[in-house]
Amino acid sequence: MSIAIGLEDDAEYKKICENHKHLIETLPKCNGWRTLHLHNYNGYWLSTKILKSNLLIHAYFKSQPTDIFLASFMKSGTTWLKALVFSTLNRDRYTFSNHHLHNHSPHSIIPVIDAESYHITDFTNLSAPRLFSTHYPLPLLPACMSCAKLVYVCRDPKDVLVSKWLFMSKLRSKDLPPLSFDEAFELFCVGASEYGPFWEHVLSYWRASLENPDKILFLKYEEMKKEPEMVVRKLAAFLGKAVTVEEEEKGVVREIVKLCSFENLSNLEVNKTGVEKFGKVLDVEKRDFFRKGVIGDWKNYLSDEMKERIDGITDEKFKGSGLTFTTV
Ligand code: PAP
Repeated sequence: MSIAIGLEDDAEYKKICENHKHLIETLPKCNGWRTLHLHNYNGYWLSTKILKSNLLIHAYFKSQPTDIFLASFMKSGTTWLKALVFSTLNRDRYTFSNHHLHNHSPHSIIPVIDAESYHITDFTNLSAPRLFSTHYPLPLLPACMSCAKLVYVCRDPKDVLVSKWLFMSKLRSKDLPPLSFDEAFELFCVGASEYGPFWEHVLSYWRASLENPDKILFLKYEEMKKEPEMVVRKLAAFLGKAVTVEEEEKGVVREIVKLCSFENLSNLEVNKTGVEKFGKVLDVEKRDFFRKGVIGDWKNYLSDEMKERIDGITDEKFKGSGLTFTTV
């Protein structure tokens, strides 16, 4: 998929990394969910490796106008969106009875730029349109990416919080004491979690999607659950490959939805066993990307008081933006 460009011994690269190291040392810190610390960089909280990667993207990543980026706050539906976009774009290439997604996990077919090692990876040999994913908020993406198309998915912050806490607890360094749900809740509410604050992250893409709807498509996990076929049609049109009448008659949209459903993907052997490697940053058990895949699991974790507090923050932050969540 990518080729090595071997910058590890390059003097300029070493100097850039040294400068990044000094910069990171000066930034405010807070407790991390998976790692000891997060750093506040331009208003957003990132782990050391993810921040280093961001700084390297600005130095080395060259976007092409045909690129497509799938962006989200963590645990908002990235895995599902990857599968949907890949199968929608490549619907002429594979049959639904013998599909690429049957033996390739969604994360293995669309690299996440946040975790790549820019000294060893070059994406120039990928054929257009290149597909990438990212959890970085819009203000942390390099300007060269503004020519590309971008699909953003957001989700009710209460479900994001629960999904993220469970996921991060599994990945948390064994050298650290466990992070209780109460602690995670407090940190989340004040914005201190990887890629947070959640609300500013969502709003950065929401506002840009209003200004530039041809370039940024804004989706909600809850609407994907409720009307997946409508979302596939929207995606296809946005990506310049609108669903044809003939495809409608053949039931192509229904097939894409079925292929990418939680039930189907989570039961495929390729998504049940083994480890997903994210550059040099992280190894994750593939099955951990598929937990419940439902709306409203927060009810099993949040007290009434916690629910009120998060909904209050959401109302306050989104006031006047036109963005709403239908919360269950
Ligand atoms: P990431 O940020 O680590 O990439 P992401 O895929 O964005 O994770 O989110 C994972 C959530 O999406 C999980 O939610 P849960 O913890 O509340 O269950 C996961 O179960 C859910 N998910 C994964 N695949 C699908 C799918 N095909 N349909 C619906 N939900 C899905």
